[in-house]
Amino acid sequence: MAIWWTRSSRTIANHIRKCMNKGFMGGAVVKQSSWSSTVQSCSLSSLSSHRLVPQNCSYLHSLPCNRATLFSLQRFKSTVAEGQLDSFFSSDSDDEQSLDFPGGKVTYTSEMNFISESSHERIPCYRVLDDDGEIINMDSDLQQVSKEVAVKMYSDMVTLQIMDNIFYEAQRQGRISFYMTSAGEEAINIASAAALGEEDIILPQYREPGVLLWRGFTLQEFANQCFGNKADHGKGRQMPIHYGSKEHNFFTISSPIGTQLPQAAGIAYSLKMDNKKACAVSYIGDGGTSEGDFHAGLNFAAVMEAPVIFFCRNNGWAISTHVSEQFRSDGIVVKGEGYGIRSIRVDGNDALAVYSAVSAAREMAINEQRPILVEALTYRIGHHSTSDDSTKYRALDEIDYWKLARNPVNRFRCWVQSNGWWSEQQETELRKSIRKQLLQAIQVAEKTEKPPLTELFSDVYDHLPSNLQEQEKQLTETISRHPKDYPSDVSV
Ligand SMILES: Cc1ncc(C[n+]2csc(CCOP(=O)(O)OP(=O)(O)O)c2C)c(N)n1
Repeated sequence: MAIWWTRSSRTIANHIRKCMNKGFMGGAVVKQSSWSSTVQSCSLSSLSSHRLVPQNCSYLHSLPCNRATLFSLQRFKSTVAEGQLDSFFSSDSDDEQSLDFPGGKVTYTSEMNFISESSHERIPCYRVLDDDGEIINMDSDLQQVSKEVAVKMYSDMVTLQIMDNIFYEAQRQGRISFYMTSAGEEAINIASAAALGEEDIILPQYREPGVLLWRGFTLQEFANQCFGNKADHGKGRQMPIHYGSKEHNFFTISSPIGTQLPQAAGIAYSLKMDNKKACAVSYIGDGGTSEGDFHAGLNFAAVMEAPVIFFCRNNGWAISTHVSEQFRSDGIVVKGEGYGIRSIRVDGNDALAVYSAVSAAREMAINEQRPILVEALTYRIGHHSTSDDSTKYRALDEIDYWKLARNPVNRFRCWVQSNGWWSEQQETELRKSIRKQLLQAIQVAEKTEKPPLTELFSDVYDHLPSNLQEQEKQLTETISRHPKDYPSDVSV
């Protein structure tokens, strides 16, 4: 306490002296002559910690103490950390070239410079493979991938591609009500999942089914959800593609964009509290970053030092909204710094780059207990969803360029094949087998009964309240009176 007061009194005295030399204090002009002698004769070290204005310091009573001055003194009293005391006023006491602001030391400048809205050079994009699937720099410290992992990564990328094609067609045929493909984002899906641990908790947007695929969600489980049958973990209540799996630490997808980001920060914080060697990983699209929840999630994670990876899939479009209408920053990566979050921009169509970046991000998030932002540049090759025709708002050439010249699956295949880990024959067999498995899964899902009608009422609350019991009874009675007006494949 003694040190506290000695230091603070010195700082206050210095400050008052400086203010008086300048002839004013706060907003009030002070007469220099009547002040200097009083300050010198009154030692501030005699201030009592219980009293804001010491009795034996008459100068303080006569001080033209405006509210700001009083506030300053009160702040001194309540500030706990000794180191923060001197920071309330200028620290480099003599030249006043910097300000020890509570948030950190800031240097002064007499030049009025507005920070430019953009830097001249855009943040470069980290890549490992070139367009032909060859490693660009053998000496770079990229994360090594074993043959086993590489082959599983490639096989899952192909599986995702085929799954998308078949479910998309099933929707066109009216067998399922809705679908969204991940075309063009296969590397993002699979390589990011491969770099994580199974205990890491995933909070998806909706274009990341590959993460679930990588974790072992079966093709039958995907089909059951899209068909909303009795075997669906979600009991047929949500639209197709809103997957979820407790077993695979994959939070159930919900439609409102961005809500998963603050939830991820909260989950990461709880992992930290429990001393778990795991992180939360939240995916978001470029459009999703315009939601207020993006700000809430990133800021919360930064100040709470929560181990979470925010993975942004910047695919150029949010339905028909081009990124130039979404934000004017250099993408998403630059936003990380504003929140005090370490960030990287990566080529989302390069599986090895995504794998390396996410591996490093995970290590930092867990070992250093901090959030990391990853922006993966990619392109949404497919329509936004089966409810969209993207040729209405973008050029076919643009789609073709990304589909053919920058295809992430082809690029990764070149690399796997160049290692002698993959052959044309394996390719043919894999595609044939996955197609067969998927068609079978769809047939089974289609034939499986729908959940009973009573499931409409359960899980709204933990226990069924009396008003819902009443509604359930009324519905059952109505159906028994008019059975022909209700679908026959739903049991009551
Ligand atoms: C809060 C909220 N606003 C609007 C929508 C409608 N909506 C669904 S998807 C979407 C676009 C999201 O784009 P982006 O985040 O870039 O992801 P992408 O579809 O490109 O993967 C919008 C606006 C929504 N679901 N939730």
